Amino acid sequence: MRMKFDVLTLFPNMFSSPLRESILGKAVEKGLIQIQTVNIRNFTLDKHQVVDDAPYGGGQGMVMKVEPIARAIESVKSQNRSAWTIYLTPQGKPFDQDLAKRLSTRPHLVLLCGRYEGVDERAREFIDEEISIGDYVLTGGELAAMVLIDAVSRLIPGVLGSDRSAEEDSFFNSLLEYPQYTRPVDFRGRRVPEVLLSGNHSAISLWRRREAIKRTLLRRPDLLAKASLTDEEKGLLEEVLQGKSIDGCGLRNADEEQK
Ligand code: 4FV
Repeated sequence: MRMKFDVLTLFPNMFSSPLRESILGKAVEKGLIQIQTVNIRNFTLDKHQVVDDAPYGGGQGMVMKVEPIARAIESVKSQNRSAWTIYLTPQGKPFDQDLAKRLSTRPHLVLLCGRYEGVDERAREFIDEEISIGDYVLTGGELAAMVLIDAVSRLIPGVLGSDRSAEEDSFFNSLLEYPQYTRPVDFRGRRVPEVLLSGNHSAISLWRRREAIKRTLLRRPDLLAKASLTDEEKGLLEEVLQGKSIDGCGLRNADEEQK
């Protein structure tokens, strides 16, 4: 088993089917990854199994109590002291492909899913890293945990199937992916770019890298700023900026065309 995820949640059933389909489902079957849910409510000591309470100092909503969280984390860590604990929260560091890559090198992740207004501040002493999947507010951390499990698991060798490697991903080198086409060649008069039908692999990869640079420039220039471009890609970017074409079809704003 290459990677274990322990998910601390008040809603373990949310993890039953989404992570059992398709690629992740097969990865679990192949024993490449293991996803274990831990119900935080099982770590309460009172007969009403209370997991939340009103915030000290007043204010709206409820706060998750620290004791059940602390006991739940301690119980998981008692099986593996080196497990890395993560709290999914809007206050965490932004989740991105580089962070997914870093987390994919760890054998055991413990994911704490918040609910209500969040967790008692003292629960953070049991947390190694706080991660946010985006600047918006969810009703719970469960969906964020699923996003993380999906993005990290597909970087585990063997999860994406032998012929497919994450090297070609969007964001692999912080560039957006190039336009993809498949049959039919002609859809209502819209033809697949000739270069893709040429069989000329160097021309195809040149076209793809130029389209990736163009799309990134148009949609996410912030990514270009941090992309590690090869000299050739820098040359392509220069040409794109000067509006010169390479394959004779002239620089067109592909995205305008789509609309
Ligand atoms: C979230 C995010 C997120 C905040 C209040 C759960 C919710 C509720 N988690 N990235 N964005 N969490 O919105 O990770 O407790």
